[in-house]
Amino acid sequence: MMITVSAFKWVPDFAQGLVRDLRVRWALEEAGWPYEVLLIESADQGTDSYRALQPFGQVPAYRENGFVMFESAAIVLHIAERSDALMPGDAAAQALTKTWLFAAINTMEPAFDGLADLDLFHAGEDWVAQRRPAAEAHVKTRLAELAAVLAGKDYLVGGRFTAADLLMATVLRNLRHTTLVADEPVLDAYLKRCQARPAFRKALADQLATFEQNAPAA
Ligand SMILES: N[C@@H](CCC(=O)N[C@@H](CS)C(=O)NCC(=O)O)C(=O)O
Repeated sequence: MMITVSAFKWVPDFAQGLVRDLRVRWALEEAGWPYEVLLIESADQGTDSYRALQPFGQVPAYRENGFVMFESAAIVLHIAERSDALMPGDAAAQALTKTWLFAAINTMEPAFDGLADLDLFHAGEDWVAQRRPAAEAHVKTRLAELAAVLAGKDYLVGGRFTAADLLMATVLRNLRHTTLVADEPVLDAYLKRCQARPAFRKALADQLATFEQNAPAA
């Protein structure tokens, strides 16, 4: 099987370790599937050849033998459906894994990204002072709700790591510029548990190594 994942050659520090090719790299490492990386830079994002892989010019795009996918969660789900490493065997646990996978990207991520957008892209702007308290309160509510689900559990589904944990952990990482996850001990332990996995560490190291190799001259 020949797999290629697109990734940026370099991004600024605040985004390093968060770029969404990390999710796909991590899933591939968990599955034990080798892959190649297609490195792109901003000039490539609008080209016809890249848009044929990713219509929005974003990363990641994924090529496997004869077909192409985009949307990191769809790609992770595709890998999980073909690997025991990311998906349990029984139907009920599979249904729950898919449910939590979507909860990560559809219920949690928009709240977290909303806050990260204020903090990282609009810091200091007048309107942010008005908007931020409600955005943070919303995030805290979601985190408390997730902590209640995870209390006494190592993982979201069936006591084992699944694709749902992979997505949830990468989504929680989007709050790394705050202490909001660390302030919830259950979530802090959960995220550390997920990030301690060798597959995560390898995926992260590979993404960061590319940025280091392609860092602009100071
Ligand atoms: N929903 C998409 C979002 C992809 C996305 O936002 N990619 C970012 C990097 S994490 C990107 O390429 N940003 C550059 C841009 O939007 O021009 C996914 O999960 O794959």
